[in-house]
Amino acid sequence: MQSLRAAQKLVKQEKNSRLQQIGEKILEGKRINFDEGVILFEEASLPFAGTLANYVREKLHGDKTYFNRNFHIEPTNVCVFACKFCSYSRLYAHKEEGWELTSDEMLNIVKKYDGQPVTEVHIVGGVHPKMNLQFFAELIRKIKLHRPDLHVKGFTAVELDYMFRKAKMTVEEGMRFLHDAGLDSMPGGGAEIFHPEIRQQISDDKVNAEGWLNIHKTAHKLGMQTNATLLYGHLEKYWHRIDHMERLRQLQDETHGFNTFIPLKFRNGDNEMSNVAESSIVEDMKMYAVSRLYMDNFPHLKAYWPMLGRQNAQLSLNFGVNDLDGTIDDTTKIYSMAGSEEQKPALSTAELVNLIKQVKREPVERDTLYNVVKNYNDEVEVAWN
Ligand code: V47
Ligand code: SF4
Repeated sequence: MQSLRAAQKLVKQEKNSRLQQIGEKILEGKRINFDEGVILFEEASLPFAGTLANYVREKLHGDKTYFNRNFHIEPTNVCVFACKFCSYSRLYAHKEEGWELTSDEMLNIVKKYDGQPVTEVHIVGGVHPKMNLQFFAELIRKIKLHRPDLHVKGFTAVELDYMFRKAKMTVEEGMRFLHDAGLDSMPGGGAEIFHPEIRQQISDDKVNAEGWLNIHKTAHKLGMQTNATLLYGHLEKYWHRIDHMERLRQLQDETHGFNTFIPLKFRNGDNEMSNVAESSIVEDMKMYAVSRLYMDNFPHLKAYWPMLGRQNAQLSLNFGVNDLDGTIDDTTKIYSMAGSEEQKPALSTAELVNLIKQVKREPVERDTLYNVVKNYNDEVEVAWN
C-alpha cells in the first residue's frame, strides 16, 4: 500500500523522537494516549500528521468516500439557549423574528421528496418550549406513516435533554418513547467542547458534557447509532480538543454506538463571537488528521462541507476524512444558476460525485448506517461549472 510506504518513510526520517515514537505506534496499530494527542497538535508538521492519517484512512476504507442523500427539516430557529457562537437562532424573547413550523408543514416538506431517492431526513433546530416530546413523537409517527422506509435521524442531545426534562421523564423513558415513535438515530450536534472551562464561556446554559454523553449512551443501549461533533477553532486549547475526543473514545469503547466523528470549524459570521478569528486551512487539515489518529474506534470521519467550503472538503479527503456531508438536493438546480459558491446551499449528486472523483477518490452513496446504496466509480464523469 502506497500510503503505508509513505508513512513508514516519514516516520523513519522524523528527527523529533517523541513524534517518531507516536508514528511507530500508529504504524503498529496501537492506540495513542492523551499526551501524544496533544504532542501531535503542538509539534507535528501537517505532512507528518496528514500522511499518518491518510494511511489510517486508507487502511480502513481505501479510497471510498461516502455521502448520503438526505434532506433537512428545521422545525424552528427560536431557541431558549444563547450559545455565543450561534448565528442561526433567535432568542425565545424575540420569537417573532424567527420561524416555527407546524407538523403539517413539516410533513409537507417530507412529501416534496416523494419519489426522490433520498434515504434520510435529518431533523434539527432550535429549542422551542412549545415543541415538546409529544409534538415531535407525533411528527415522527406521521413521517413514518407516510414513508416507512425513510430513516429519521433527529434531535441533538441538547434538544432531547430539554424535551425530557419538560416531560418529566428520565433519559431512558424519553429515548424509548421517541424510538418507539420511529426515531431511528441521532445526529452529533450540541457537543461543542465538553470541558467546562470552555463550555461555560460559549454555551453555559445548555446540557453539560455528562448529560450529552449520557443521552448518547442511552441511545446506544437501545440499539440506536449516533454521531459526535466537536466545535473547534475558537477559545479552546489543543488539550481541550483532546479531552473532548478522549471522553468520546471512552464511551465508544463501552457502547460501540457512534458511527461518525465530525469536527466542525467555527465560523465567525454574525454571532457574538465575531471578534474571534477563524482557523486557517492548515489548522483545519491538522484537526482532521489528529482526529483520525486519535479516534481509533470511530469507523468514520466526516467533513461538513457547508462550513468548510467545497475545495477544502476535497482536500480533507487526504487528511483522514472518508465521508462528506452537506445538503444534496437534486431538486434545487436553480441555485447553481444563481451565482457564487457561498450563496449556493446545495450540491447535486452529480456535483458531489465529481468533487470526489476530481481528487481521485471513490464516491460511494450510503444510507445512514453506511450500507452501500451505489458505487459511482465506474460512471463517466458529468460535466459541471
Ligand atoms: O452543535 C453552530 C454547530 C452544530 C456554528 O450528526 C457552528 O450527521 C460552526 O451538529 N460555526 C449543529 N459551527 C450541526 C451538526 C451536524 C451537522 C451536520 C451533520 C451532523 C450529523 C451534525 O453546528 C451545533 C454547533 O456545534 N455550529 N454555530 C458556527 N458559528
Ligand atoms: Fe444555537 Fe443550538 Fe445553541 Fe440554540 S442550542 S443557541 S440553536 S447552537
